[in-house]
Amino acid sequence: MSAPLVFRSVARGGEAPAMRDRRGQPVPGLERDIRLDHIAEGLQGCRFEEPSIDSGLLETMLARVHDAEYLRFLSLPHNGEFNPRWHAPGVAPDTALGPESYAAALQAACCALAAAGACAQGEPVTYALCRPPGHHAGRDFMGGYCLLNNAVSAVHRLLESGMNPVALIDLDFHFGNGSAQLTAGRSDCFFASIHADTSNHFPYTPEGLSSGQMSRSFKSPPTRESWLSALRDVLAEADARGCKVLVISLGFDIIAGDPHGGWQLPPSIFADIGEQLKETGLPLCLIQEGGYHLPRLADCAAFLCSDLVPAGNPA
Ligand code: OKP
Ligand code: ZN
Repeated sequence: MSAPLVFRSVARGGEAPAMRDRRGQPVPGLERDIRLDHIAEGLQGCRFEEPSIDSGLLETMLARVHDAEYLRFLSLPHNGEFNPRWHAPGVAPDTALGPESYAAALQAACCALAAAGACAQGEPVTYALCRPPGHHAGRDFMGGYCLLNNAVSAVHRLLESGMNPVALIDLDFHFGNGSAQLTAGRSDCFFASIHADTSNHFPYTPEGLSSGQMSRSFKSPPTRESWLSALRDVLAEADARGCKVLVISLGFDIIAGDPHGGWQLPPSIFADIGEQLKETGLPLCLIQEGGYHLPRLADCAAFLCSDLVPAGNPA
C-alpha cells in the first residue's frame, strides 16, 4: 500500500472568533490554523497535493448537502455574531461567524472533495487535512465550529463515482449530529459513530438516530480495549452491508489532555485504529474533524499512518 495522499487546507484564518458553552457563557475558541501544522508534522512520510476543485463542482456538491438559503446566509458578510436561527434545534448557539469563516469552510469542503475524488480514482488512502471541522453541520445548521459538512460532501462524491454503498464512520469524541441528519434514511450510506454520551457532552441533545444507523456511546471514559472493540463492531457491520469505501470522520480529541475531550486514551491507540481500518481491505477517505491538544496531534497522525504505510516504504 502506498503512503496516504494528503489534501491540506491552504486558507489561513477564519478561526472561530468566539465559542460558547451550553449555558451561553463565552469560552476560548480552540479551532486554530496551527492545529494543521501540528498534524502535518506527523504526516511527513505522506504525499501532499493541492486541493484544487473546480468552483462549479464545489457548488454542485454543496447544493446536494446543504439548504440553498443556509448557503446564502453563510456567504453574507459576517462580523463575529452568533445566529440562533441557523443552529440545530435544541442546541445552544455556540458557533460565531467572522469575516473569513466561510472562506475557510469552503477550503475544507474542497479538501474533502479532492480526497474523495482521488479515492474514486483508485488511491487506497486519502486524507483531507482540513479545518474547520464539519460533522456538526446539518442541512441548514452549524454548530461546534462546523459550517459545512465536509465528510458528507465526500460521501456524495464517492456515491456519484459509483462506489455504493459508502460507510461514514465517525470516530470524533463528539457525536456527529450533522452527519447523522444528512445520512438518515439513506440506503446508500451507512452511518456509524463512536462518541461520548451526548447528555454530558456537545451537542447535549439526544442522538435521534434513524433505523440503519449505528452508535456506540460512552457514559464514562472508555479503556483502549473497549473503544477498539466498539470500532470492531462498527467495521464488522460496514463489512456485512457490503460497503465499498470507508469515509472516516477523524477526531483526535479522543485522547488524554484534549481541552474539548475528557477521555484518557493514549495517542498510540491510533496505530491500532490504522491497523483495523487497513484490515478491512477497503479504500479509506479520511476527513479531519476535531483534535485540539496541540502537543499530541503530530503523534496521533503519525501513529495512524504508521500502520497505513508499509514498513521500510515511507513514501
Ligand atoms: C467540535 B468537534 C466548552 C464547550 C464547547 C465545543 C465542542 C466542539 C467540538 N466547555 N464545546 O471536535 O466535534
Ligand atoms: Zn470533536
